[in-house]
Amino acid sequence: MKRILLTTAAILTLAVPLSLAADHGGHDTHSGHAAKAEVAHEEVISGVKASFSVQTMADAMKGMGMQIPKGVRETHHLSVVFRDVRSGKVLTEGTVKVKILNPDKREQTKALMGMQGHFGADFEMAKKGRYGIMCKFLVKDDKPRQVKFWYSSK
Ligand SMILES: [Cu+2]
Repeated sequence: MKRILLTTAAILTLAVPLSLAADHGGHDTHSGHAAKAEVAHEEVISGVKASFSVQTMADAMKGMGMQIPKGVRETHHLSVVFRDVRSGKVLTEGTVKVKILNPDKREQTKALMGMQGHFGADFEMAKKGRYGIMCKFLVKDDKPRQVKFWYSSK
């Protein structure tokens, strides 16, 4: 299982530069699959703007001309872009953790990987309903920040 996850992550990471190249010269830091997804939640926390998007893995992979490898339980790709409000710069280094509370009260906790301007990870969100998403991140100074929001999967 662990190996499959790593492979998926590696495929996504490797594939992003291809979609960057297909974009407008790659000047837009919102490029890649994160750009095509709708923003699910956006919030400014002590000078850092966090923009979250959730897309199905099928959509995330389709944008790159790929299919989901067999045996993958994860259904959705969660990505978040952090931006320093004052400078407008995208923050790409740091530690990001997400905990998701599924409608059936199950929890999933993962560290998000840095991928071409955003942090991302795959989660199992197969059921329709409300998902509680909690994100803790350390991307600027030494101050841990936190965001919580509800995401409705239809
Ligand atoms: Cu991603």
